[in-house]
Amino acid sequence: MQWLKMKLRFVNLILLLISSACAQLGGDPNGYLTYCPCMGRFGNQADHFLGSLAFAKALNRTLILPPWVEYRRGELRSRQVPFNTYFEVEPLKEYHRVITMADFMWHLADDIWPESKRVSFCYKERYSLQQEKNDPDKPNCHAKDGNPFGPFWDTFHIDFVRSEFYAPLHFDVHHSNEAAKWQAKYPAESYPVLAFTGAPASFPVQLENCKLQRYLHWSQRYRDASKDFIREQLPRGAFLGIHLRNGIDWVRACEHVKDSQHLFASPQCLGYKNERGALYPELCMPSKEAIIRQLKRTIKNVRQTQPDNEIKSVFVASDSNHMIGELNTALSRMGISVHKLPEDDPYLDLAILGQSNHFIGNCISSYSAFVKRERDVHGFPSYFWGFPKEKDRKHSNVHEEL
Ligand code: GFB
Repeated sequence: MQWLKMKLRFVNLILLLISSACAQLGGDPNGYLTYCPCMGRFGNQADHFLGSLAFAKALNRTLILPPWVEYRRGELRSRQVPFNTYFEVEPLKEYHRVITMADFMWHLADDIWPESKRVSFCYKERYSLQQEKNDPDKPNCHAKDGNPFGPFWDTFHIDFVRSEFYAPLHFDVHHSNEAAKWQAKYPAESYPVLAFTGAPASFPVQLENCKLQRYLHWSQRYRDASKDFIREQLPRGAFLGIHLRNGIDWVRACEHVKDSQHLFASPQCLGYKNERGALYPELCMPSKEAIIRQLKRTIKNVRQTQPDNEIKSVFVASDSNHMIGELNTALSRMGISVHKLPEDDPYLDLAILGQSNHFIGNCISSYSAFVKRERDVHGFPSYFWGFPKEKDRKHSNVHEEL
């Protein structure tokens, strides 16, 4: 009897070692999941990333971390930037199993995802822009049609042999037993990799997934660069980070405010069910005067409430007009200097905004939302332009800090 028990324990130990070796090598018996971050720029992709991470965990599949998709002026094809250029991979593993797309494709794909098994997943048929490719008898995801779809999968020489339409399944794993349905319909043995034409996640990020931001840690390069800038370029003392989203694309986007309940990241200040109010134009595009008023008010508030840690400078991040001249003129009498990066760098801007003592962002922008979530993780205060509405603010005691 004793001998039998020992033998069983030994067998168990061997099985455990084999499964952990498999997991370490990346040979996940539960399968993999990946997608093209084909919608929007960084803020949109980051929202989608958090949802996809939660989805992969719910399905118990390893998430293959896709590169970030970037667009450069004058270039016809998107650029794919490795996930770990901006963020560390290790901290994500505290939440769930992940592997970079490069590691997966170079070390595991030949065995786990041979060319004959490369199926692209989309909700229902997607039509190609090239009419001749649309065959009514052979509906297709056309996963590589157009930019960034083609360039994205081409980065790793991925072609698909077949399309799979997953309707009516969806990605909300927080309010139903959807994960079990996915697992039943697509077992890992027959579908080693679920490769989605777009992110398996909603935009804006679902409320339940916002907290996953804590697993996104800036890479050493961005941590160093942001610390160096703050130490070397800003005066000693507290600084206020602000995001001015005011390029021409934004002007056009803000025109949709009048016909919408929500726009892009607006739930971050208005609530997912508009419980903190309806949309209004100043939330999207505050006037220069309103920006200066809010800046002065915030700086004065901090002086009164935190006299030991007064704001000494303002750091401006913007896609277009940093308003450096106007802001310096408006704030110099308060002894505040205004700064920006010498060269455009959206990621360094984000990393610096994440570390400011106070932050004012644009409620509608998903770029601002990234900063707000990161600051929430650290308990740093954030505010939004034009929120609450100026007239509401006068008539109520609503605390501006969210
Ligand atoms: O990040 P994103 O999806 O945020 O797209 P929104 C805006 C892009 O503009 C960023 C640049 O990824 C940056 O490349 N950008 C914005 C900035 N703000 C800054 C900044 O402060 N500094 C620097 N250096 N660059 C939405 C899009 O943008 O805008 C929607 O996601 C749509 O898809 C809409 O296009 C018009 O949510 O602000």
